[in-house]
Amino acid sequence: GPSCVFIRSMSLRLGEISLVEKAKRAAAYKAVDEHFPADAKVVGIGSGSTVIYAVERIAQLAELRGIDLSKVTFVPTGFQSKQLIIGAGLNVASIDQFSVGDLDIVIDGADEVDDSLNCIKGGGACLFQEKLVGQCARKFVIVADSSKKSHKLGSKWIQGVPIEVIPMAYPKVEADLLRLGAKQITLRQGGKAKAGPVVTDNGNFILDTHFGSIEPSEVRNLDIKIKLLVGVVETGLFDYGAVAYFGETDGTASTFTR
Ligand code: ABF
Repeated sequence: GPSCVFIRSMSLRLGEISLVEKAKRAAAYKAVDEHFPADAKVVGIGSGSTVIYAVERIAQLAELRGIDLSKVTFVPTGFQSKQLIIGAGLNVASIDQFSVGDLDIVIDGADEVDDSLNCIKGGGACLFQEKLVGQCARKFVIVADSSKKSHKLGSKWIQGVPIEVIPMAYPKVEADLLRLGAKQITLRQGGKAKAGPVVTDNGNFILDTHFGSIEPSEVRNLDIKIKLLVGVVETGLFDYGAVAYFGETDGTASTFTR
């Protein structure tokens, strides 16, 4: 089932948004303002709570910049993202209509971003479609609050590297990952007690795996090693971030380019 569901965490105080939401919004708005092309044709929309603000800003572009949004097609990275696009009244298409280079940009969140703009993604279990959509885009724009910034992935122990696996292969992949140096592996479970493992939009399981801190120069190697294991569908290591926007709780955002 669709495990990839995010709930916008709002503060309860009289419609005022919480500080972290303010930071996410600052990053998302600035990213859209600076990277949404005036002549955009196909745009990827990632998953997570920060991307909600990117779509909110995109919906304002008709008024703000006179962009004809009826001429733009939006490609989601999962169930939540598709609902978000439809809910904003934007045109939705599916990634199987496109290939490498066909998307102008993709705007997506992250769980941790290092100094080289490598990221860990997949906290929302949408990593496979996020990578697929990301690799079809000419520019990968990351939006996050500044707490996601890290010198080395894994150093903050925010969450490990999520790995999507074919369900029948998970014990075997766990053994392989230990051999590759994983320090901790957990089969991600659903929210409720006895809910069982989380099932991704593609019908697979997620292994959350800690490898300690990963040197920026080692991210690609580790990604390749994990990807070669039989049973692995995709990893949450992304090494092609082009631009990142980090929002602060004061409503400002800073930008970094690879
Ligand atoms: C997606 O959403 C994921 O790859 C990442 O796990 C998560 C980030 O969510 P949020 O923006 O809510 O922190 O981008």
